[in-house]
Amino acid sequence: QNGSGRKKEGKPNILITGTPGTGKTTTASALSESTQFRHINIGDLVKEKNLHDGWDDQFDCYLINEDLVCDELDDLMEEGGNIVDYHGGDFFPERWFDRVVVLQTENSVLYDRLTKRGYTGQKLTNNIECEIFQVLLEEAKESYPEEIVVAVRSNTIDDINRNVATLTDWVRSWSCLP
Ligand code: DAT
Repeated sequence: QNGSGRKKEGKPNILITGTPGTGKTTTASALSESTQFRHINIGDLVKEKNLHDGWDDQFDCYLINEDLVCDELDDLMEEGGNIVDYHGGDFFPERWFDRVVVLQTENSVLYDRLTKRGYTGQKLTNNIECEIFQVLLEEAKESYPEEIVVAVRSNTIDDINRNVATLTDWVRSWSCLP
């Protein structure tokens, strides 16, 4: 058994986190394809299943209901084989994850991606600051055992390919598959 209490023969769960625009969804979909693991995009799930308490005008996003999200996902997470994609992670149960990957992007590159996405003003500034101050990395380190948290660069397509390859190898060795 590993630390999370799930059987070693089972499948691990991976959290992919990072500031918006660092490439979580792109990385998680590619990893889901190479591992056949389930890709769970928390933002989409919250919208689809109404796991929120309305729209937040100040932050221009849904007010996520963390308890509803955790209840919704607990059975799947117990099963294993999930890739969770979210710009946060401090409210998930620690036992859910066997690997926590924090994507990091150079400021100028992130700025361009977020501008392309239509972010302006305070929303743009907040997200760039979030990356500068490594908010998601600090959060991950505070919420999970340090040996399961890894920070990786996500500036280019090569970075994505490398990260997906490394994580796919990690999944294979975790599951003891040939
Ligand atoms: P996130 O899910 O973290 O918000 P995303 O996967 O939606 O990010 O990516 C945002 C945009 O940036 C999208 O157009 C793909 C592009 N992108 C992300 N990571 C990249 C990378 N490492 N190299 C090149 N483009 C990337």
